Amino acid sequence: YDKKSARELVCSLKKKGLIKMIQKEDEPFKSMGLGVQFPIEPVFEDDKIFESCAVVSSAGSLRGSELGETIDKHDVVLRFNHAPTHEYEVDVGRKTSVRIVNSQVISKPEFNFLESPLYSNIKIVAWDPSKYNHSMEQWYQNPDHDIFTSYFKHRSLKPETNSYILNPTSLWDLWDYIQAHMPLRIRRNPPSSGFLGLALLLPHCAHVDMFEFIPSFRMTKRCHYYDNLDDISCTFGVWHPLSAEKLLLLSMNIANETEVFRDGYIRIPGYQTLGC
Ligand code: NCC
Repeated sequence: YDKKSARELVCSLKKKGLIKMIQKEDEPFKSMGLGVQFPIEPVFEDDKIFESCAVVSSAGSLRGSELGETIDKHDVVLRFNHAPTHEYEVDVGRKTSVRIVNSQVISKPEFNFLESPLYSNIKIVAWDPSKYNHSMEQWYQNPDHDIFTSYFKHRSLKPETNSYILNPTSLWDLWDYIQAHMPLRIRRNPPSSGFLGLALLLPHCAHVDMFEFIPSFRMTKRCHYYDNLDDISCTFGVWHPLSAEKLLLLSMNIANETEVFRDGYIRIPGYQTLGC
């Protein structure tokens, strides 16, 4: 372990973590005739760079933040799971370009993945935890939650919505990266959707603003801005290495202390901006 500058940290993430989606030629999907179901277009065109991107965490501390307008000024807005905008526009904005959705949300009936308008007409990146060093076939046989049934249904019901499944190797590439830059040992569980969101955007954004990923002075025990559950582990992590992710991203931040702790966002320069 050696301490690195913000630039070195971002650029070494680039070396490790170009996020991959499952492609039509990937096994076991190809042999099963399922490969054709995956979208052909990449999530973002390779050479496309947006000026500004926002990652909106689902943190309880967004409630009352009035960050909605600031968030909506970004060219790309990424959100997580079933986090709503309706009725929370003042605090979280109304624009959504991409949603990262975990396999619980895809598979559990209460989230209504196939019907809910939250999962239409945007880009969807779905993911499910695999085991470290497992092949794609091993994972396909034994996913954490059944991501596949609803995903393929969604593809046929809503072909115009580009939904992708994250290649689970990318999860562990990111985990390796986090562990390599932490002085302490972290648990072998995949990074949170929040970290995936950043890694997805860094190749395509001049900078990425992450809202309430590092808790501002509004920090609260409330888990999510959209419900009233109190659970501080949502902010600090219990299964995901969330505190390690947060410390690492705070080391990459170029926003000043007022922006981070009063306004509630960190800013991370994209790969192209840094010339990595
Ligand atoms: O809660 P979740 O996360 O959907 O939040 C999305 C991302 O926002 C950041 N976050 C959230 C709350 C908070 N107080 N502070 C934060 O920083 C995190 O980066 C988080 O990743 C997930 O990552 O997919 C997760 O999903 C939930 C849950 O499955 C979905 O919300 C659907 O109900 C997980 N919770 C449980 O399994 C109980 C959570 O561990 C991870």
